[in-house]
Amino acid sequence: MSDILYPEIEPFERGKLRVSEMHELYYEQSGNPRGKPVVFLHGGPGGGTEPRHRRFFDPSVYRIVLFDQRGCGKSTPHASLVDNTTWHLVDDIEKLREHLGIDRWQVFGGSWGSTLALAYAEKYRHRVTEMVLRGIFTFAPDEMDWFYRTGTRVLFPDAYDDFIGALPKAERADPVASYHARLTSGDMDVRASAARAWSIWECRVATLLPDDDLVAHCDDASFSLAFSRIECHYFVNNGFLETPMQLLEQVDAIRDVPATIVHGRYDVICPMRNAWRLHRAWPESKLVIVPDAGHSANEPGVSRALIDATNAYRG
Ligand code: STX
Repeated sequence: MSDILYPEIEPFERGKLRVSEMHELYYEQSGNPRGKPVVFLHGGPGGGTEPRHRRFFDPSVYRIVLFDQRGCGKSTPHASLVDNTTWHLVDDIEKLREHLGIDRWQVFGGSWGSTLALAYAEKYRHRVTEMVLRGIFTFAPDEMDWFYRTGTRVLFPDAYDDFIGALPKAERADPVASYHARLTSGDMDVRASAARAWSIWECRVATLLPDDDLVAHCDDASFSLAFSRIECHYFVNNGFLETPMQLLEQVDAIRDVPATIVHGRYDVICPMRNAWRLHRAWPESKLVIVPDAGHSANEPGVSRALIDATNAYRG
């Protein structure tokens, strides 16, 4: 891994940006302060950023902006679902861009980060220089059904039994709705155990080969609470989209943006079909299929392809 990603770096600035009466976002900048701006959109929603996310970009060239979306990572209040929708996050990206005095920037996002990147670019096309998207997730109804009910379980029946086994038998037909009730329960112990089971399901299936460190990360009480509550809140609300296929239908608005799509062939959270559909709707995009990878950004083939993409856009 360490020979694939750029070296570890420390931010030259860390800050907090108030985006509503309630919400304050953590952000940081690293790399070259006078460099080419890029904004990193993390996954989940609710996954937060990590120091490793700085390392997909040449630090001598890029001014690297990371931020934690509403309610997760170091943003506050932690795990809050109030005023937490796709469109709040899209407008937060604009607030952060203006706050930092950046005119246009590259948008880099994986998984839910790819969803948010599409939503942002389709609304603010003129602010985007290039896009690097990984593990495509567009919130189409069959994507949700695949992961929580019909698809992933075929390959990971052991992990799926643990996931639905945390629910009473009568509540297993619609696990997302049942988890939603538990994750918003007034009983904090009910919330916490549902949060862990929800998060561990996703992390166990995120890589081609098991990754114990990732599973341990998802088992963390603070991480899992924000990740599960925010994801589930977005999922029961269908991503707050106006129509189920909105992000694909509106792709014409961004077809002239230089874009690279990276997808692991054996991604079972967001199957390759998602990337294929996006690429078919956006034939100008470059699609890189990584033959030996799952969903995570941290498997070698995916990390390599992402760095190749950001290097190609260095200018
Ligand atoms: N959610 C997938 C997602 O956006 C649909 C995501 N972000 N991080 C992850 O998944 C892992 C923690 C499972 C790698």
